[in-house]
Amino acid sequence: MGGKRDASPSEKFQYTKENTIDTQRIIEAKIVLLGDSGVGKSSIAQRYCKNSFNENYDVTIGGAYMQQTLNIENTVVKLHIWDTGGSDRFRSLVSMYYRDAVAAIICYDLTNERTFQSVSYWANEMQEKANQDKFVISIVGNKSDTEKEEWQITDEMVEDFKTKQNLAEDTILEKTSAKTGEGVRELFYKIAKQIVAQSAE
Ligand SMILES: Nc1nc2c(ncn2[C@@H]2O[C@H](COP(=O)(O)OP(=O)(O)O)[C@@H](O)[C@H]2O)c(=O)[nH]1
Ligand SMILES: [Mg+2]
Repeated sequence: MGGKRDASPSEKFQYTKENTIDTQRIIEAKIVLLGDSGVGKSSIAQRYCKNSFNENYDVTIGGAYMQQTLNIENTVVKLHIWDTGGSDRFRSLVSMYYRDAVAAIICYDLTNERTFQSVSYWANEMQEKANQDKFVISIVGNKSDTEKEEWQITDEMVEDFKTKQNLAEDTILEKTSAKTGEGVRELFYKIAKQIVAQSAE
């Protein structure tokens, strides 16, 4: 291999074809991560964007930004992922982060029921957005690598919540582990797929 060689006309044509991007669509989408502190929002973003995990808990102050690009058929989806932080007192500030978002990942910790209670607060906020515009909502139980005996939230509880909360049928319900990576790529893929589908409507 290596070295220059003359390309035949057909090879030249192929080369041009491969480098043509006019058949591809590019979508830029802002996603916001919401939920109580300690549930693993920063860890999910870090796992997805950097494929790494940190056992230490570094409290996120304000918001943090990361990006990741993925392909869905012939669409390039560039995800701008905004991770939010801060205590309950700063909930109103978080609205700055989701103002122009097209999707939200509302996270809870599978081993901590209290964090699941906060999901309804964020779901209400996001449903209000969804009423005004196309918006993808996902509800994610993180820390799925922990022992099942430690889980305080069952699938049934999540399904019940979806019904009682009147969430859209296509609301994404996932379990993830930022620690092992389980479910993380699937989660973002599902969200991106819905974003692509909605943008084609
Ligand atoms: N076992 C386990 N621990 C996790 C997971 N995700 C995050 N953590 C830990 O939980 C703590 C809080 O995580 P962090 O991402 O900072 O939460 P945030 O406040 O929601 O951003 C850290 O000590 C993480 O190492 C996970 O999937 N499994
Ligand atoms: Mg954080």
